[in-house]
Amino acid sequence: MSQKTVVTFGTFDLFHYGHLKILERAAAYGDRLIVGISSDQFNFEKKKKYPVFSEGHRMEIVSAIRYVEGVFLEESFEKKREYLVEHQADVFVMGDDWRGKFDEFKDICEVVYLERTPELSTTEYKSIIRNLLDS
Ligand code: C2G
Repeated sequence: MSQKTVVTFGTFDLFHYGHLKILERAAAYGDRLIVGISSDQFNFEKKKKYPVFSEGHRMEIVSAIRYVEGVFLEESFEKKREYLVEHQADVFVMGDDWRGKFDEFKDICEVVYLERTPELSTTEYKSIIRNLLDS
């Protein structure tokens, strides 16, 4: 029987517990999990700022997680379909901050939105660190 492939995407900057949990839960949907890491340039285009950790470091960190079989660089929203086909996605998983945004891919794979781990975000951690530095 062929393996069931799960694909997910994200920046995974300042890798934290919420990131770990979504990778663990995404992996449970199939036999192998492939992760598209948003490139530095793609982040700048989306958010007008660069991640703290470089794309090379973010790729290495995520690929070292035991739930992850492989990583690739995600360069734009427009290439999403191409990436899903290339990596033979059976299931496409994203956090529910993206709910409904990727339903157009239901014609080629199952699209699953998982609840985010509450109260954890890179933005929140940045503000905690900023407050520590200010105090
Ligand atoms: N996440 C989570 N719980 C948190 C924080 C994040 O489940 N407390 C999930 C997000 O929902 C996402 C993944 O972790 O599925 C990665 O989060 P980000 O790095 O913030 O990803 P983002 O910048 O939204 O990139 O093409 C889409 C982009 O690549 C998504």
